[in-house]
Amino acid sequence: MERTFIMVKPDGVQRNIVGDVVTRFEKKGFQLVGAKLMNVSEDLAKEHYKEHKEKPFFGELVDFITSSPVFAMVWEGENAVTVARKMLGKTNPAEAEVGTIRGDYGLQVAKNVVHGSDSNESATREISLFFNESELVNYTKLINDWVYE
Ligand code: DAT
Ligand code: MG
Repeated sequence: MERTFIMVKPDGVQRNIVGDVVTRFEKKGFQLVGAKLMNVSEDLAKEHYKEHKEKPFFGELVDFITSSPVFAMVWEGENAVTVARKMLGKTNPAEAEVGTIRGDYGLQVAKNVVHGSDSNESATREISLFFNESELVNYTKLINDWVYE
């Protein structure tokens, strides 16, 4: 089983999209491992987005993600990273397919509602940036017998 880091960004929290994002991941069959509403510090924002350090939009990105609370989550399941990225849709909501989270809820790239890890390495890094081990919960859901062979 894989784990991925999913975050409803400030625009999604302010626009009351948290519940829908959680519902989509639950209904898909993924299992919630951890979740919290939190403010992102400037240090955390810069570390999380460090791959974009040289991009012209880096400052705007850090300002945005620190501007208002985010809802951070860890979801577990088969191929969680790849499947979650499909559920999010393309980075630019204007290009994202209808039916994806970004395709259904966004119009501009800078306000694209959600973040999702882009690889297993990113997932491991991002989960440990945002969560302590004690905040990640291991438990069995009997419903998984109806999700997996
Ligand atoms: P993703 O979030 O799909 O992994 P990314 O890692 O390329 O996309 O970029 C991180 C975030 O930066 C993205 O969710 C929104 C913002 N962003 C990307 N390209 C941008 C651009 N051209 N102008 C403004 N913000 C941008
Ligand atoms: Mg990315």
